[in-house]
Amino acid sequence: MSATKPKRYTITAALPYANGPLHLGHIAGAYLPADIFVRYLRLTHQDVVFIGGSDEHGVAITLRAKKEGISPQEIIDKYHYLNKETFEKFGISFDMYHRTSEKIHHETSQEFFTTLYNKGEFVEQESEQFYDEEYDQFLADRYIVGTCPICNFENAYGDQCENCGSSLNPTDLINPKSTLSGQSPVLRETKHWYLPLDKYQPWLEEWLLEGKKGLWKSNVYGQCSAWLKAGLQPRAMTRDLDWGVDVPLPNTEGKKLYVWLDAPIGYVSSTKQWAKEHNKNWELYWKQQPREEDNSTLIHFIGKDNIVFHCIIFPSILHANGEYILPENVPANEFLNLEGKKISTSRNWAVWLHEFLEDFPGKQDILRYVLCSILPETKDSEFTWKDFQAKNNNELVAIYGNFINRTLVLTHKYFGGMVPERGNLQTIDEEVLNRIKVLANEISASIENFRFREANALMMDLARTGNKYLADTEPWKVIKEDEDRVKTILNVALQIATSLSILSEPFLPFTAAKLREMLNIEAIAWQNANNEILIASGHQLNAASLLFEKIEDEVVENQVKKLHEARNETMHESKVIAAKNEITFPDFEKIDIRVATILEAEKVKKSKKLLKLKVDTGIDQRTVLSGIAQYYQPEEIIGNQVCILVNLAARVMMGVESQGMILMAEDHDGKLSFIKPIDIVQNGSQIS
Ligand code: B3M
Ligand code: ZN
Repeated sequence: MSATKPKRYTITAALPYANGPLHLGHIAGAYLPADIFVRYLRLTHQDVVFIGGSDEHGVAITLRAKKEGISPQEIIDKYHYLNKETFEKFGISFDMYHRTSEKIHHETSQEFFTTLYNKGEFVEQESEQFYDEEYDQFLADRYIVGTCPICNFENAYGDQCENCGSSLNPTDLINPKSTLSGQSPVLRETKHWYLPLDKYQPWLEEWLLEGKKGLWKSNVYGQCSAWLKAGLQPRAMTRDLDWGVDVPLPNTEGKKLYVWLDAPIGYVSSTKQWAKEHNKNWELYWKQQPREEDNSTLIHFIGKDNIVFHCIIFPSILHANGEYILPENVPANEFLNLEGKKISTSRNWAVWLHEFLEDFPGKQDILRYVLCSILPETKDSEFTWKDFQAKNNNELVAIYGNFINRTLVLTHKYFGGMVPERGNLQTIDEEVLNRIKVLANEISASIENFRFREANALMMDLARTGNKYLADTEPWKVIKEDEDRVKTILNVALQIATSLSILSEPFLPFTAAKLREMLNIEAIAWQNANNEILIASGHQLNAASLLFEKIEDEVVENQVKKLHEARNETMHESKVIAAKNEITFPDFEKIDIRVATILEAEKVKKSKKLLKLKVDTGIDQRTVLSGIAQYYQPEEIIGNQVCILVNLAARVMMGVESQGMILMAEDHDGKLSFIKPIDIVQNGSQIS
């Protein structure tokens, strides 16, 4: 990156809903990569603004408010301040962390809507939408769940399936249910304003499919091209809701802007607020400039579930507006799993960042380092506490910390903490200094290409190089016969340490600051990291202290325990589905349930869920399909006794006739388990 004219950058990281605390998945998805990138740009003295904030609209907020029994305003206040503080403590260095409930944001997003409206971009349309008669309201987005028509995930939302990432319309859902009453909704007529994505399709094909090929990450590009191939549909930009930004048109009471219209505009309003507070011109960071080369470079850091909104919908809005720049890149990450399972807020299977900060005070950099080493850049990845411990003990303590400690302690011991003069360089010295230059350039290239895992590993390689240099040159032995040689060795080691204080800053900002303090230096520009003389001889160092400490087994074992306990507690509290309406004994008597033995079991072709079973019911032998393939292997269930509803009308599924239904218990996880008699009983025994 050239040191000449600074380039302008507008860097955004997804605005998390202010409806809950942040967990490691959020950090690994968007915020840590964004922060590393921004810190790097700042060190190279570019003109950069790093924008974030809370997304405080949409059904995610109102549903949470309902669950906690407090108002939406109380919810957003609670989580906005918690998350803002958590980011700060973790070293995510936003220039502005704003909120979409602020006036400036409401005005900015209404202005966007009005501009598009006046340009005649929206298609106004009356249509039938789902309505909950019990609650007397339309069911937008997360107020409605059902089965995803694309991947069959059963808890897809009305606007998106979080399992496969597809963007949906509520009427696409199979078997839709209101999340308010649990009932099947009815259809009612209502009017909304649609963004004609189908009209922008040719433009998107050119700008994105042609323009970003080979430039965007393949996971991002792949998702986008799949959507474009499927063909885009118009998408409503307004909702029947009572929480959000008012639609700026007459006679639209009870209507708000769609949260995915206003949220990305939150990046713009957040920038406006920052500009106001810092006497800057926000338009330089968002609007097209008279000369194209003066345009800011816009980059959105997000998780994969937000790709469609940042790569297709928001760019279409910016394009339709006409005055704005478009994203240069959207380096979205995949998901981070935790200890073998998907992170889940509702099941409380998560490491909450604010709790980590309490449990491990002052140890943010360990988590930054470990997360960076496993960022889900191209595919899902996994965090485990064992790995956290191992990377701390074997890398941060044993390599980085050890190298710095030995270098400083020896300099204090032999030379009173003064950087010694450098004598003639031997081959080994020249080689190591050369290696530093190479690594510095490689780290830059990796960061610029959004390969943060690789960059982080190269940074540790630099420390490893220094550590090995000391091990090879053995100054603690040489001191006995050749003090001048030791001066050269420690001078070289201190150049490496100084270089490390620069090159590790994006990844380990707290450590880099401590290291600068020990070295008694100010921050140095990134471009200088490969200078041969970074720290002059005669310079006085400060006292050395340990940068990292070993983590004992007990500490991480307690974290794993905590994880399981929290989850069990949540599952325990989570509500059991309410009892159904009363029936009479004759109703019950209609049901004929028998004990049967499973004779055969096999998978059903092309079905993830179904097993085909042959059972002996005592009455006959028959074929039954059962949706248990995700929980039981065919071979493990053969020979088991189960309960079967024998007088259920036969149904054909996946081309197979199912004669009856095997009874199952379904827990809060949706996990199914057979009901079986404790003792072996005769097949055909009646359940009553
Ligand atoms: N709040 C979704 C999320 O938190 C949404 C992102 C908005 S980015 C403009 O995943
Ligand atoms: Zn899906």
